[in-house]
Amino acid sequence: MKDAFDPGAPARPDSGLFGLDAGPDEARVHVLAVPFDATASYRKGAAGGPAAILRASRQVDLFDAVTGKPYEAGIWMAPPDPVVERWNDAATEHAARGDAEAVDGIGDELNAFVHERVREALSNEKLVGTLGGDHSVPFGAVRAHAERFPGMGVLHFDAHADLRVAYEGFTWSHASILHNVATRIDGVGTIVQVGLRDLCEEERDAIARSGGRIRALFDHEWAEARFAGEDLRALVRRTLEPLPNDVYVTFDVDGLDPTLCPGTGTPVPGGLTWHEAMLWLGEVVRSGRRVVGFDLTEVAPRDEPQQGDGWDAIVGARLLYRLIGFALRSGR
Ligand SMILES: [Mn+2]
Repeated sequence: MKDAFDPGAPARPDSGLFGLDAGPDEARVHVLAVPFDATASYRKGAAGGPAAILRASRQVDLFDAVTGKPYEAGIWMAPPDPVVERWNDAATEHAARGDAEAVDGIGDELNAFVHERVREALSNEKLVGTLGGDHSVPFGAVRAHAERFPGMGVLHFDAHADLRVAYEGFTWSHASILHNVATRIDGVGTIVQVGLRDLCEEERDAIARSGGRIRALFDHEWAEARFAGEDLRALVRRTLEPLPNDVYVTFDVDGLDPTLCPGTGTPVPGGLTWHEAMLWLGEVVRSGRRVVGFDLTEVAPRDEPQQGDGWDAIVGARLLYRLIGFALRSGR
């Protein structure tokens, strides 16, 4: 006879994400792992994110003081499809040779793959979180959500605006994801960006010329508000105000203070503390908005495997669990 599930017991080393055993049919939450980082421009490593987060997730306590019992919904992560690894290897070689056209061709295939996987899960009423990989990965996931939840807003956590019109020649660059989302996907409404502290003039102008469609709260503005003793909760609420009821969250981990993600590909000093990030996510839910889906990208483990997974994966696993928990709490 199978033992009753004890959420307080240690996870088995071969168990699924967060030590859970739910299969794809029973689990309400599907995590799509996409270990792809071929367009990483500075330091690679995000392709190792899903495997490291899976290992670190088994150590996360299932009861969560803030969001309750997300595990009760059932959480399942599909084993990464070997085709993604092949695409990643091939695209990395093309990128090293400067063959942007070949990299973009693989990006087209990856986008179609992610779109189809997420579309299918959404049609089965799943809550879907896409786990990168670099920030180029979730384009197809955003498209699938925008088809399912037309008019949805996007809440974007990142040190970077990701509004470049291609980067290093790559159309599907991690540095262009929000440009691509804003210009290539029908059904995406207002975009709110948080944590930004590293951007080029072209990106600043894109925000300024968007007619209010893209709003940014820059990291230095956040810091100034903190220094001035402003009511940060009120500032969060004001900043979220332009978002519609349905919100998709795209979370590049480098939006956080790099002490929480030292291995990430393009770290920048500054950024959100853990509790500040939780304030943002919590206020989305408390405002009555619905988190329709999300992605988490750019978590790059640096430690040697024999030392166990380090800080990046531990933070990534806990951030993933909170994203799931907040989305479930929002009525998704
Ligand atoms: Mn970034």
